[in-house]
Amino acid sequence: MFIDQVRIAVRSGNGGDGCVSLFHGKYQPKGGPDGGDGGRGGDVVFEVDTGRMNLLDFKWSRSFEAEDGRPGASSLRKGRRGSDVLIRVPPGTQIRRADNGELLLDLVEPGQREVLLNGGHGGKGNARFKSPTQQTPRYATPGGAGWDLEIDLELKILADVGLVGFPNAGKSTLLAALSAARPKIADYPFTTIVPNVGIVPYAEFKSFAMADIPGLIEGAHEGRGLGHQFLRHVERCRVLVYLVDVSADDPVHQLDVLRFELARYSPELAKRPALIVLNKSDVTIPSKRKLKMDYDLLVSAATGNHLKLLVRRIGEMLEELRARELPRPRRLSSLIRPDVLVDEEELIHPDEAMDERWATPPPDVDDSVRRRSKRR
Ligand SMILES: Nc1nc2c(ncn2[C@@H]2O[C@H](COP(=O)(O)OP(=O)(O)OP(=O)(O)O)[C@@H](O)[C@H]2O)c(=O)[nH]1
Ligand SMILES: [Mg+2]
Repeated sequence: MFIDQVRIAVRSGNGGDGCVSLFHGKYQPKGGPDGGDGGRGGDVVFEVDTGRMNLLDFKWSRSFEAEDGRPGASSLRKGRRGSDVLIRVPPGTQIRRADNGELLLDLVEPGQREVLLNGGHGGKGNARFKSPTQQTPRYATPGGAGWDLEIDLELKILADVGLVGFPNAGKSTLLAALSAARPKIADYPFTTIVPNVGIVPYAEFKSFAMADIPGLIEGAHEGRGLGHQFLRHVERCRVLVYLVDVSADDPVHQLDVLRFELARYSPELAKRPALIVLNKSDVTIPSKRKLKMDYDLLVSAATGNHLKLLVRRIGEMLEELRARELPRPRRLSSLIRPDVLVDEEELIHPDEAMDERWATPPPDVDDSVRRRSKRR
């Protein structure tokens, strides 16, 4: 099973509360405040795991919670920090907010690790508030609340080259001929229903990743055939290969349809550097004049005719594009902290947040103490 889109819920940990404690020793009846700080709540962290091919793991577990920080204790004992929750995703996963679709993270590099949500801060113990004028502070601050967020994970496969074509054009045959990938090949349409990726060597120690996706047909943008949603897997490709079956009834029309469907999906994708490759040259070898269409290469995936030339051409294009490319930004949005997401209205004055334990508001409590009832 191949899953490339999933909605999950994540939650960072609450911070532990600060402790109110006054030390009473045998010969020290008024030993002063010794309440420790609460621990920070755990973060929600994402990591790129190259061992994962799709988002299948999220089919069964859709809720991820980091641990809450522990409260502080007497004798200046600090509460333990809550453990983070680490979520592993395949390279190419994008994370968006479910409510407004804002792109938060784009996880592409192997081993890349990003914090999506910080845990709440730990509260301050009363020992922190002692001063010459306030020797027995009987207040502490509560830990900051963590944050709940619904997010959409979307996998957009990372490949350098994407094959687009009608069903039966020979995309899977071509991928199998060029790489070690073994996609299913058969002479009926829509043999391929999930993307396949293969690594194609094109020079010494150099290779590119090529993605084979399901076939497109006229009206795919309206949901015909398998629709056009899987075009997301060629969205990141630097080069597209339009593969057209030269023995088809109307190859020129097929190419027009492919271009039109790509433009309907994303005008930007339709402008991507591309090669027009005619396949199945072994069946009919029409002259360029007879075909009345411009193309870059005429190949045969089945017999291997001109495939070396094709790989060389793609390699050259990629080298040229790489030389011009700017480095990708690693982070798309600023780090999300609970404070960034909180609405102004949800911030309340510390006076309101204090329960009996924090009866007297400390003089320097920051006013970002948040309503704890926010947590479900
Ligand atoms: N004669 C000939 N047949 C080919 C060539 N390339 C592919 N075929 C045949 O065309 C049929 C379809 O090939 P596939 O590779 O499954 O086509 P596809 O584009 O992946 O098709 P979908 O997965 O359905 O989109 C198979 O029977 C292949 O053997 C070729 O160069 N010459
Ligand atoms: Mg196929």
